[in-house]
Amino acid sequence: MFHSFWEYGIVRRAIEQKSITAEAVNIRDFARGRHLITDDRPFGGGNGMVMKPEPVVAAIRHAGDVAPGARTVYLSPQGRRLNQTIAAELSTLPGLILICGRYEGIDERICQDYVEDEISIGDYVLTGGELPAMVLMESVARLIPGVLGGEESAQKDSFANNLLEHAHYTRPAVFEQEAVPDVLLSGHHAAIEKWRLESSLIRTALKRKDLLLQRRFTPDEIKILQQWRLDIEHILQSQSVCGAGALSGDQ
Ligand code: 4FV
Repeated sequence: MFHSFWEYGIVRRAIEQKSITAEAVNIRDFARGRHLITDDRPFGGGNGMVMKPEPVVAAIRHAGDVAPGARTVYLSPQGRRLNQTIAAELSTLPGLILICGRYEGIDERICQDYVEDEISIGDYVLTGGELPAMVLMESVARLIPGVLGGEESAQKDSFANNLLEHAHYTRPAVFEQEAVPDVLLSGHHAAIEKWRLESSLIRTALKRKDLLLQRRFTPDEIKILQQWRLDIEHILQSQSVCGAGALSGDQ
């Protein structure tokens, strides 16, 4: 899985330009016995299997030799939820050892003594930690300086400044009678930036109000929000004047 993932996209570019190195370590290579056992039945009974501590710890130690100073991260639904802030934090580290669990998970003694961070990509259960590891790798790699070309600055991504990204348009200027907003064709950069900020704010207000509630607004953003408030108050006042859907006193 990982080798295919590393042949495409931004992670391939990061590897090719030596911004990162990546290696898959197979836990089964550190298992003992004829059948190279990596999992066993849970103590206390119950369904499913648990990954044995010895092979996983031996693999972590090997990875630590290859990536000195790397942070050992266990991908699990119980971890802190991966977001852009955490990806940015991880992108500043010297390296990451990403433990991909299978079955019911890994023996708790691994978590207690070897895992330094536990990260979830979402509240759902997958079969293995490999896909979460790839999601984490991609979100981190693109934040490493030099990995994205100038055109694709990560700074303007959604969540980069805790706002959703503005709407995007490209040619044709009219598609099925739908025209691109005139301001985007105007070449007036200040107006375009204002339109884009307003687009980000309105989308975040409609789709992710929680992000706005935890945000310290810039003066420009405050101006936009205050204009919205005036516009909405004007609309509400016009209701009482024209009588249509007249507002009762307590609305
Ligand atoms: C998961 C997640 C996840 C749970 C059992 C692997 C699986 C199996 N990892 N975010 N959601 N992991 O579902 O990170 O061990």
